[in-house]
Amino acid sequence: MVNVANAADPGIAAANNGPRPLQMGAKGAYIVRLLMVGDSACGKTSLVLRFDQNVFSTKFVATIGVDYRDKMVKIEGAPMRLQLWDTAGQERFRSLTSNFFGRADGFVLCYDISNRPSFDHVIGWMRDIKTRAPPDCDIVLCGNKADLDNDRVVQAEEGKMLAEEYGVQFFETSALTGHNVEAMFTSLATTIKHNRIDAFDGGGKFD
Ligand SMILES: Nc1nc2c(ncn2[C@@H]2O[C@H](COP(=O)(O)OP(=O)(O)OP(=O)(O)O)[C@@H](O)[C@H]2O)c(=O)[nH]1
Ligand SMILES: [Mg+2]
Repeated sequence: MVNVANAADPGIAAANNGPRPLQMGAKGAYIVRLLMVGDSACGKTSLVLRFDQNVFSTKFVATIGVDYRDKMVKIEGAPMRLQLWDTAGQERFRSLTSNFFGRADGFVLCYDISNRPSFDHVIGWMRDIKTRAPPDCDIVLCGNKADLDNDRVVQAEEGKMLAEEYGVQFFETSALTGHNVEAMFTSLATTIKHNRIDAFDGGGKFD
């Protein structure tokens, strides 16, 4: 059912705890704020660079604070400007980066399949998201470095089960090979479109 009051006033929807409609930007595209989170060195920046520029580097330059890029995509005909906020995983930036959680529409919560602690820490990241992010944000759990199968210490099944427990989507990706990178971002954006655009407009209005 289309809730006219909610569609007209995001504030009312937020007060009701229902999903809020996405904002439309000046250039006629919906604005989608996506946050990359997860332990340092699990590959957040690499995933963004693979998705945005189709490049990869083996060099590790830890993100300082928060980096930003945006990328225009069309999801089921809807123009969407994905604002990619790439946060630093290092502990010392935690209070800074968690300030960004409150305005997120979606999270890519990453771990490294060859690093057990990065997977164990997903619980803590999820707790931070639940505490600080809007209840209508969508989340994808992302096991990165899937190319490192010889060094794998987290099985795909474990990631899948944890994602199911949280009721979020799950992908294994490789920023190195590009495997599943676009599929993961597109899937998150598609869910956000369904929940935050189609739910208000009835969907099907895009070419
Ligand atoms: N083999 C492999 N290496 C990867 C992959 N993704 C990232 N790396 C490497 O892992 C290291 C860390 O990658 P980053 O993307 O900088 O990690 P990050 O999560 O942004 O780290 P912080 O900015 O400190 O939070 C780099 O040396 C990358 O080359 C991948 O899919 N496969
Ligand atoms: Mg980084």
